[in-house]
Amino acid sequence: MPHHFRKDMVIYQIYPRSFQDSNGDGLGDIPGIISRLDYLQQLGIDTIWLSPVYKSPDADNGYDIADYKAIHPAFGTMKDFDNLVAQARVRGIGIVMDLVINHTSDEHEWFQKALAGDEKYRDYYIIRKGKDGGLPNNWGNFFAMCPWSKFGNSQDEYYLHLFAEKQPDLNWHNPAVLEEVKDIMRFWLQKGVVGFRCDVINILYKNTLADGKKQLALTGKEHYLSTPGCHEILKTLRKEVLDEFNAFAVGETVFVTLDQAKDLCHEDRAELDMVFSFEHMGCDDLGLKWFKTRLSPKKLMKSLVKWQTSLDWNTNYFENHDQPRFISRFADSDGFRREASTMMAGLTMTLRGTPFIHEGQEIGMTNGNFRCLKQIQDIESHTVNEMAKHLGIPAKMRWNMIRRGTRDNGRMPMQWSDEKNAGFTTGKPWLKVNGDYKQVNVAREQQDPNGVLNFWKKMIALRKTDEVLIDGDFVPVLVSNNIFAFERVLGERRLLSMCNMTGKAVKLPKHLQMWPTKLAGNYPTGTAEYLQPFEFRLMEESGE
Ligand code: TEU
Repeated sequence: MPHHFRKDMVIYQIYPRSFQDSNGDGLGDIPGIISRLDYLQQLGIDTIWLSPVYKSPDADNGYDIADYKAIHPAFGTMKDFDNLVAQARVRGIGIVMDLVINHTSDEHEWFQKALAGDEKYRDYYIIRKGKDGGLPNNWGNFFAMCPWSKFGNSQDEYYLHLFAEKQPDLNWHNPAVLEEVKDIMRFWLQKGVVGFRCDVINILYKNTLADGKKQLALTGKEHYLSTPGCHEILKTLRKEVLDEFNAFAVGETVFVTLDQAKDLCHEDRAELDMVFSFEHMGCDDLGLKWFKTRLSPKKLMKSLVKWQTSLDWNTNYFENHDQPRFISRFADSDGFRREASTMMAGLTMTLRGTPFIHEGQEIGMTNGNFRCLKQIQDIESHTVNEMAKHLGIPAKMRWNMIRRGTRDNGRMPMQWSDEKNAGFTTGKPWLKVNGDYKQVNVAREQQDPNGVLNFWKKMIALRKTDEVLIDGDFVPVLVSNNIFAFERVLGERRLLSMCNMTGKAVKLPKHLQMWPTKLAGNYPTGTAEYLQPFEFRLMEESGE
């Protein structure tokens, strides 16, 4: 079933270990996902992005791959996977795989062979001698650790890892690596997957290993962000693999600027179909995600407007497995969970671009009520805590940073019902279940016609069928401290999307009160003059 990029796609992210456990081991799995396909079909999505399900020692929950052509035994078998693809297809749902090719696991056969002295495989990785008794260069690491670790028993050789020690970076200067990856991609495409979400794809190709300019976040990154070598690789993968299968590719592009995004997904789609940008995710921090402040709606809106008006096509996402839950990031969302999450549904589905929903977002899941570091599994939270300790940051302050910023906030088990462990597992969940699951769960939402889930459903259906939402131009109308309003315009039709991004009612300017026809809204009643707390409204210029 060829399934190239389509403008009406709505993509749902599954983080397999947290979605649905079928065998009581406390980890979600593929049979669990299959058992929930009807739910996803009813939700109305047409594509699933599956976070990694490959064999992995799970140093970084599967983003450290030990075998690209094998399924993680805890998640099931290859037969289960094939069954998932087939069962999803019957329901009109395509599967997008996570392609993690900046690094492998240190337990991957290639790295093991390299360690055993095989020259061919040694050249798959980036191994260098230290300089003047120190490390090969001064680069930083995404997990706030040292990016160089001793290679095997060597006294003076190190391998590069921009993430955890167990995630050695691949050497993309070696053409053999490209051939391996082409082969891996074909393997999955032949199984019927419809495309890839490409992990940290803009950092693959390191121009040089020279020292970098000293900076707070990731010293050295100027040597590997969006390099010409990276563009070459992406063009080759598009031409020689993706095109052959008419497959889709979205790139996760860290630190990406507008200009870089344009180069990575220009109109002819010679590289990627679209990228995940990060700028709007910084609307509640001081430059580093660990230093959080109150969320600034204006900063968020400004960033959205900038990307919407500059790129032909964006990814519209507010949550994923690396991000805290978005509604918890609205400082004053307490008491407005329903309103804030439905407003985010309205916003996500009316911006121009492809909407992404992270599991649980459609029922308004919130950040975890973690009490101490011991409850947190994510490697990054632990390495960052170590670094902060090293810098002398006091324990209380460290905990505050971690509690708000930990990626585990977005990784808590899916809340299906008010049964034990929220219906996620009959065993002991790998990560604690959020304490609010008795109130916030799928079963309860299904009973509530005015609930969060049904609103997402409604907005997804509208997004998938209304031509103006699918392809209309984006025209900004108002960016204030609280109201975000924009039009979508196609031919004769004009829609107006309005969001109150705060927990206080606000008066609408006159020209926004005049639109006659309401297509959707998260308040059943209301006045034309005001937007209620976190109210979303979609209006049409004429009712004809
Ligand atoms: O994430 C890349 C990334 O840089 C961040 O979003 C990351 O989550 C971290 O917070 C940086 O501070 C991707 C994956 O989405 C993530 O889960 C992996 O851990 C990472 O790559 C390595 O594969």
